[in-house]
Amino acid sequence: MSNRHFCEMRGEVSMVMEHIIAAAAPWVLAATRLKHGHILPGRAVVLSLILGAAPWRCDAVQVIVATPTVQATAFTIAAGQPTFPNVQIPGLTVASGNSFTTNAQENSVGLSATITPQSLHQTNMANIQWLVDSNPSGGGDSGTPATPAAGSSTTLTISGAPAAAGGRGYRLSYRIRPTVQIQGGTAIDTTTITQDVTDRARQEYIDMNKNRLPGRAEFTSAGQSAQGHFTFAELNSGDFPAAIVVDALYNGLEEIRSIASPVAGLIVNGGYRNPRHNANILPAPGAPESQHIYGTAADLQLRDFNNDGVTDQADWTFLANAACTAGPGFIESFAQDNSHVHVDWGPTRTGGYTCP
Ligand SMILES: [Ca+2]
Ligand SMILES: [Zn+2]
Repeated sequence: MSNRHFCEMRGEVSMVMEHIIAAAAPWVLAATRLKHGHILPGRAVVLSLILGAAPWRCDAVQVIVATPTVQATAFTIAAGQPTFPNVQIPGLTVASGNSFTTNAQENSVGLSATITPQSLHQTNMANIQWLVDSNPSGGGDSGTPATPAAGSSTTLTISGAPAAAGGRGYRLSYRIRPTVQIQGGTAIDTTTITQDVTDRARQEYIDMNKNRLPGRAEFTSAGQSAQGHFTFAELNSGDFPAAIVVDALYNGLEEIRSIASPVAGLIVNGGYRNPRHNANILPAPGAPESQHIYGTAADLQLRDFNNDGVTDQADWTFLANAACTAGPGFIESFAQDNSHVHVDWGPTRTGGYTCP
């Protein structure tokens, strides 16, 4: 029987019941007083229930109160822009900054996230899940690394980057999103990690299988030779503002200049080249292990050093011999390249120009 029908039925006998209740109530009250001398709270409740059951209650407006629900709408927390008062992950940090490559010694990135308020963190930190994918704004496909283990502190292993045997024209970049579900809601924070220009350059050595991966400390973005005749900008022929220029190159060039052309000076046609740039040097693909990618080499421009009115092999030999005095590891022969003098301070090798 529905409450409505019950009330209709009760309404038909409401007058009768009203009289019965009205008559019974004093008796109950009287009986209670007689037995205990006062009205006990428990008896008062019994009396109230009897009165409350009176049929006129059915004339009242029926108010239906819905069962309260926990706020369950999904919400998103942008980094630094909390929009939900209770659940945030504002403490997302990336250890090791943005320095990483796919090299096995350099591919671990520490991650940690903190939920606030602290009470929520303590009880939910183990449930933080980590979503990692290629940064949609990263300029290229960086692949999808394996999902880091859940928890407030974890490690991202940079792996799964697509092969790039010819180097890649973009930096590896990943979007990292710690997420946790609390009270039916989902809190998400977002950050990205992107290789800096040094690691972008270094990644080319890995992608292109170079014999050696230069350390970050080998790269600079400024500098000049002691005497100031050769600057970083002049010796960086690569694609990036970070490059390798070894001291031996600065010093050697100054020495050659002092012998060959202390007044007019020397012009360097090419110095450091990142591997991808080096592969595009004509005739392509260039020397795979060119010393230009290790910052030890320079190509010296020819001119009429002996002032005979022509620039020819005699000038080439004059410059090469000057280079010999600076103790380089290698000088290309005239047959190998007669358009300039290549000199480098890499390992000592044979097969090039034979110094007198
Ligand atoms: Ca000449
Ligand atoms: Zn060269």
